[in-house]
Amino acid sequence: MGGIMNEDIWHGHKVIMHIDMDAFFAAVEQKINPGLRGRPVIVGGPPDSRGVVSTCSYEARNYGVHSAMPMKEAYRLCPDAVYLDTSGGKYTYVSVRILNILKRYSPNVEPVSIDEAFVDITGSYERFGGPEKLARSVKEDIKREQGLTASIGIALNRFVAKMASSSSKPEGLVIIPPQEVKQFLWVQPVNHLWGIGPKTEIALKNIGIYSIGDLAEESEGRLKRMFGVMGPVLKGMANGEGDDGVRLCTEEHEAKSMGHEHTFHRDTNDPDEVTGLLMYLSDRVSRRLRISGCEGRTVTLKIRKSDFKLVTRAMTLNVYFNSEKVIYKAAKKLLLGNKFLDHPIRLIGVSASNLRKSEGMIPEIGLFDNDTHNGTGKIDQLLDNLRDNHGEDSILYASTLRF
Ligand code: TTP
Ligand code: MG
Repeated sequence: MGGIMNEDIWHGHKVIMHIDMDAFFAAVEQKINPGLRGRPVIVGGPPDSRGVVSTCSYEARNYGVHSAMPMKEAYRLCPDAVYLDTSGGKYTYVSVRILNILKRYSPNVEPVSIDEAFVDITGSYERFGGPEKLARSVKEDIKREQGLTASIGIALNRFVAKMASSSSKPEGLVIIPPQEVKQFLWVQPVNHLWGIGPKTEIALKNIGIYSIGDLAEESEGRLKRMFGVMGPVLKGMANGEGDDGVRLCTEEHEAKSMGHEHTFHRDTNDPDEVTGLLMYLSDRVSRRLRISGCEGRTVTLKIRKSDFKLVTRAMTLNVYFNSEKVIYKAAKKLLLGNKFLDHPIRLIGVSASNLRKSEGMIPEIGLFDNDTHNGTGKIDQLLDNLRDNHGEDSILYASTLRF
């Protein structure tokens, strides 16, 4: 072996794969219910609800519907779509299975969001016959085992890989060899560069920078005067420079949180309604923690009042948790302790943060004054088993049935 023909174009570079599922929540719904395939599906709630679109199938995108659009506007654009509530547990369940597929190809997997991850395949692509074959094999596994499609980008660092995967959605596979990074980047509009928001875009356009290529050629001094330390960083990115270190699961857990939220159909401060929703959200968060093998130490309650004011309150416990009951109790303490029931509430969110990888059984006694509850772990285990085998909504707490 050897010789010029076999020279590895990636030599001296990392090989980073970015994977992002296509229309994730909607695709999961279409997979579970084949009657929805090929149809516009909008996930986020009923068409008359006051929430926003979480996501929609590509069929619905043809009508101009997109994530974060108010549901009412989505309905105006696409009244014939199928409208579904989000059902967090189902998506987390699939998400964890996709992460497990990725781990077959490299131990260095960095989950970024529920449907997105970076994988450092530098040390493993040869075993699979090269980056392209590896990526095709990942897509096939996901298709065969989960019935879903993903878009993949491969490049020498994280941000170029991410730009590559988003450049040909859905079902894309875009590989940018190190020698072609500049060609790939420079023809794109400057707002496509990762991290450039609308304000920076306007500032750049004001000085005649429209494409990433324009940015790459701009003088560093001028960019520094305009954007401070970010100026040279932007220029470096326009030339393809970026972070190529993926952060492994354990580091990820320390940084991130897992949460769920829900908008009421009408504002309420009815204690039963509000605590019922709290229980539902706590159940979802705890299930997600357990599926991902995590435990948290901080519970955060987010409340949007009827005047749209957003308030968050957090409580850090002295031990780690992953059970619904512990999260619910903390969330309820935050709710009552801050007198949130004095005024009507529009939206509630519950999240767990300060995360780490689970370390077996977690003691659940003594977290709260006057509280010694046993058996919670067993109930959670039972619920997990039922849901793993019969679906996420096969069993719910009675007080959560209305959500
Ligand atoms: P995305 O990957 O941004 O979107 P997507 O997978 O639905 O579509 P695609 O990647 O093909 O463009 O987000 C992943 C999931 O996160 C999405 O299916 C639903 C959820 N989500 C929200 O709930 N609200 C949002 O505003 C966004 C952007 C996503
Ligand atoms: Mg996606």
